[in-house]
Amino acid sequence: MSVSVEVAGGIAQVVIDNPPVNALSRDVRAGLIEAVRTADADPAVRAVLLRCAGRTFVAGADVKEFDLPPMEPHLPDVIAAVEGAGKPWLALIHGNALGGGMELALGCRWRLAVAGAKLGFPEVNLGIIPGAGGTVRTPRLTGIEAAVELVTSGKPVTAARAAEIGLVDAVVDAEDAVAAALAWLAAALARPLPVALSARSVEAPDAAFWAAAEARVRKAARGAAAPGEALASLRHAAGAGFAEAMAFERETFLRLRASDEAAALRHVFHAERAAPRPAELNGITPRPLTRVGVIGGGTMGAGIAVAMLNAGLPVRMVERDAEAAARGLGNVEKIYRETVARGRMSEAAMAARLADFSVGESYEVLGDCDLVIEGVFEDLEVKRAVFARLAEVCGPETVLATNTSYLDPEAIYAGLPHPERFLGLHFFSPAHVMKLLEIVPTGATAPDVLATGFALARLAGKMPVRAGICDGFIGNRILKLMRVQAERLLLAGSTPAEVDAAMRGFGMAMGPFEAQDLSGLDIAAYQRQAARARGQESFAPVGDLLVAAGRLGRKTGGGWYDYEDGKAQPGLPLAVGASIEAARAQVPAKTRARSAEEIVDAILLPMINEAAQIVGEGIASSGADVDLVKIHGYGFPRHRGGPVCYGRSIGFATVVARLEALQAEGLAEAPCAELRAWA
Ligand code: T1G
Repeated sequence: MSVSVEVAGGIAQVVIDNPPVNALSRDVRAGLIEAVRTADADPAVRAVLLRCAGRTFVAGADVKEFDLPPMEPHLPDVIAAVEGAGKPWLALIHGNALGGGMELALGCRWRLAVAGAKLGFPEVNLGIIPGAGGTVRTPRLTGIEAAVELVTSGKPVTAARAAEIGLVDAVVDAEDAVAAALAWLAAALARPLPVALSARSVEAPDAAFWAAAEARVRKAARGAAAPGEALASLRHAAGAGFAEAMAFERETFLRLRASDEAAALRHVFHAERAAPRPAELNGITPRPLTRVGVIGGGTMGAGIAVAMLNAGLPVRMVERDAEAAARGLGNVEKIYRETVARGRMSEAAMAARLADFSVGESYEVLGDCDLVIEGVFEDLEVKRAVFARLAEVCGPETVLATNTSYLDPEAIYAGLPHPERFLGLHFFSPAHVMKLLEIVPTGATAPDVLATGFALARLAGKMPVRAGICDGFIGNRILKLMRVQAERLLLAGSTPAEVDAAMRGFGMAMGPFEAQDLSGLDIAAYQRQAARARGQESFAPVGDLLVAAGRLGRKTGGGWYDYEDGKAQPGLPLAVGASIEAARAQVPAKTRARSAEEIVDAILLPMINEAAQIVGEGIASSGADVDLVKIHGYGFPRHRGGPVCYGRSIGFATVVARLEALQAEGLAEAPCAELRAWA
């Protein structure tokens, strides 16, 4: 049984034991109803202590049941039974109380949080809203303001913060938490019983409060529906009686549960949990990771060093001379100083991290590193020279990794000894912040070396995705295509501002043109030049003209847009308009006005096609992996589930048909065989 009841000293301890996270499966819900009956029927019981076995309190409804029709007993009824029980319940929260777990705690008369616990409502992250009283009972406990922040943000709060806003009655030490809770309960029983939350009222704020909250929530949601729906439910709950508010919340919850957005976010939830542990590596022991070497102290090298230090791994950085070493140290210190200045780290913690860091010019110190990551300039010969040197100082047990965006890892390590210990680790800038890590084995990489890459990602809190070798791996290959499509649209009559607005409207963090202005047009131009030198086509007729005219983006005061005081100015800059005209003369295209929807189609459908091609070639193991790459490395909206998930939601057959229409207009390539197979 996943719920047990044990009575001692007048207190029934109801313990939920449903590993791994005590989710509210049907079995647990039924067990709780039974526990209410048992405690109520036992005259020896004065009160109930509800707690969980294992590492956490209830982390929510059972995600595994989400694709099934709701099953009795329903959670709102379970919580109503707890709240209406003859004996008062106290929830003791350790680990996480999330979603339905938090709602269950709200059905109790009191709540205690163990120090270190996290409490909150992550429902909006799954495209839904709380479905068992979260939007109704929370404001009746904390007041509306705190409830709005909790429920619409999806972000949990700490135990201390929960006590501050009244979400819990007190915080208890982790040591002997059960004894502390029993003592606390004994004292509480001597006081009048708090009124059940369902019987309390809530002060309704004025219209100005809701207008401000709506604006804030809409901005943060980037097009996702759930946060706004959560706010609407809270607003309704503030003005309505308990039963009516519960009915409104439940109706919204059930509607959203069946939405594309919820399906997409569930897809991401499962993909994120599967990615760090690929089945192909089952039973393979990674090599040890106790000390890491980093070659290069530029932006990439310093970011990687900080990511490793933050994962608890001491780092030895090597640069080519004393001056470069000093710069490398400066870059690492700068990242930490900024982290401290933002209040995200204490001076003491920074000092502790830096104590684990050394930098110098000698490769000899790398002899006892388990892993060395090269993060020098993107130049094949420079990188090859680094690995030739590493092969001399590191034994065959040391894993050697190249951080490259576009070069072929096979070529980087060709002819060097022990190729089985070599692989690509593609970090994204800034490497200490960005979650994505493309892990790129060569044909020779040993399974335990590949497993070490994944182990490193888990240690450093990265989202690892295995990528095969091709130009740009998974992420940059699709990015490149997206930029091609964006330029095709310019030739076909759209403006950069129209394209950016349409893509932001879809939910992208940034439009393709404003993103280029931020990163600098010269970076992509350099990649195009290198690609052309390799004999590959690289289409960017307008971008090439802008670069030739010195319009490199924000850093030169103008690129696709003009900037004043760091702000993009409205209107099409003359130089950009002229470049588009000049490019149209070279590449004739029929122009016409396009709606935002048509623009989104012209960019996204080819991306879906490319994703299918990438899976078909075995460059990505699955469509879900492509989705994770775009979400975690390229600002693709999470609530759309990634390009492949989005394609599935509109139907791959529809994608094929619309791509063929775009192809007829000269705006896209033909759908690939893999996409047709998916269709
Ligand atoms: N249901 C079922 N399994 C779950 C689960 C859940 N809610 N949460 C996690 N797991 C599994 C997960 O798949 C993995 O399994 C293992 O637990 C460890 O997870 C009515 C409707 C709790 C903070 O959104 O945020 O309540 O891969 O690797 O880093 O209003 O899991 O090992 O087989 O993430 O220690 C709201 C989601 C539901 C919580 C732990 N709840 N979970 O993190 O481990 S909606 C959530 C988390 C709801 C009500 C509504 C995290 C965690 P496996 P993990 P972790």
